[in-house]
Amino acid sequence: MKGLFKKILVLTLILSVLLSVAACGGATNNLSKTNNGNQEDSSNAANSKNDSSDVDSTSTEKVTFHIYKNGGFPDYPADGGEGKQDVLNALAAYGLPNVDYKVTAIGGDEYYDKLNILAVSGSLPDYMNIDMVTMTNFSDQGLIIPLEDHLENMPAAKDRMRQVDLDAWTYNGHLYAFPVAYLEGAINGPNTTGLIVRADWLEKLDIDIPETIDEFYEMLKAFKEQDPDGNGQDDTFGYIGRDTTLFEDVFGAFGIQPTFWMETEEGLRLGSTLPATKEALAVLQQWYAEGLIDPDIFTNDQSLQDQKLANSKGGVYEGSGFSASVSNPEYAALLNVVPTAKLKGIPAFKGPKGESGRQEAPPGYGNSHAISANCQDVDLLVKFLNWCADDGENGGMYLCSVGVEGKHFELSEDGTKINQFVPYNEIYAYGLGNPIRFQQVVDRRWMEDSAVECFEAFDGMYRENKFWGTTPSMLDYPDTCEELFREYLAKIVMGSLPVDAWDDYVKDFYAMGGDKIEQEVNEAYQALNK
Ligand SMILES: [Ca+2]
Repeated sequence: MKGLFKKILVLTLILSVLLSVAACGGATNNLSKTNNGNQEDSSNAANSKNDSSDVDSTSTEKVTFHIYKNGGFPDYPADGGEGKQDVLNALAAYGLPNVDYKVTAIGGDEYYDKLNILAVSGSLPDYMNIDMVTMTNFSDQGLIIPLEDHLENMPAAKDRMRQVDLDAWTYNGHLYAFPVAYLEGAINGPNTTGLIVRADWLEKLDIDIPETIDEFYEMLKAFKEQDPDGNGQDDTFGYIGRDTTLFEDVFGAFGIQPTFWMETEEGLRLGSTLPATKEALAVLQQWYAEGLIDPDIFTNDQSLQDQKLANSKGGVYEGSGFSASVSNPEYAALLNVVPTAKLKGIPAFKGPKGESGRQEAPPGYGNSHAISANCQDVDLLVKFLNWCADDGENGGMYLCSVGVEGKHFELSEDGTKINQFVPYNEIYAYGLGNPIRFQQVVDRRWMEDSAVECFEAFDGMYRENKFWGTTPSMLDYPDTCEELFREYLAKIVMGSLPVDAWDDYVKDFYAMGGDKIEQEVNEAYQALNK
């Protein structure tokens, strides 16, 4: 089984499909996963004026699409709920009177177990959430169909999809899943992570938002030494984090993203093998020695990090734009202890040569869907999906994300804000929202101003990974691209190894398959960019 799995993976790679579990360059995955939470499963809504008088009841018979969603929605009614009539009315007014649907929602790993059982019995649903491994597997078996020719029939979604995501879902030269689409604007992009600071500490200590690495250092020092929490004890650090922390902004200030493939005169090189990495390591080692970094940073998990934040142990950490929303659990826990606390996102600071930045999110962001070879009317299904993404007249974008306008939400007059009246579970119980979001359009107009400001502060600071794929040698040497660096990072920063040990790291990297990996990456990159 393991061999088969690997074979599938290798095939995938060779064919330049991008795996979400890519060995190199996937460092931000965990962060975005843990931080997006439920809020990400929400969007907005505007035009759901349903006029059932428009329905052409004489048209053809109903086609019911069976749709599988990967998500636990215990409140969603099995019969589709009251909201289903809103959907059917809107579809009829949109010119699709014969569309009907039945949703089966299953959360967690159980979802893919179920899909695999259905695959074996030849009874896959018409349309389903899919991940990369399942996509390659089902495609090899002819269980799902190529979609590239259907894209032009769903302009409401297609025009908002990213090419990099479409490439990520292309396998053997064919598109096998529709990725999410994005509304315009800084708040709606795939990148969500950045540095979050205790803005109340900045105010208290009269510190401006740091723009350079020197100013950032001064801020860390003040957080450590000037008793920002005012309890009279020397009990705070500057930087807190967890075992996945890569200090992206610090490396970024030296022009490096350690786990990204970067362009050099000799071709693509993994950032961690470039000399500027050593400079950043020296800075981090000094900060750690001065007590500016939580000494447990390399072993904390998310909950320990959150506890330290809530207990005012640190003033800056790598989080997501959602962190600055008071409804976010980590912020709420902090406010519970310190009601006057303020969290704020800051742009990446600049290094000695004016460089800055952090890692862009990997392509192929979740909530992608495939169409089964069993589907009897693909053209109609695609029209239905276009309706789901359409925020124009009688379109379904809002019904499929935030419900009925006036009942569940309202749009601000200028259309830039979504004000929600009810919690998501009520929208699901009514039969709308995430359970029927068959084609997602990322729309974060529901976010509070504080979170919006955070996303705006982060805008423009994400750096590109030149190669997101996985090559065969990355699978032969699974620890070489990231784990090896993380080991050296922790040891050097904590001072158990000298900064010069970075030279050994580079030797180890090349000795542990890095030479083959680097060669394959460059070959694949050249092939992709011909
Ligand atoms: Ca203190």
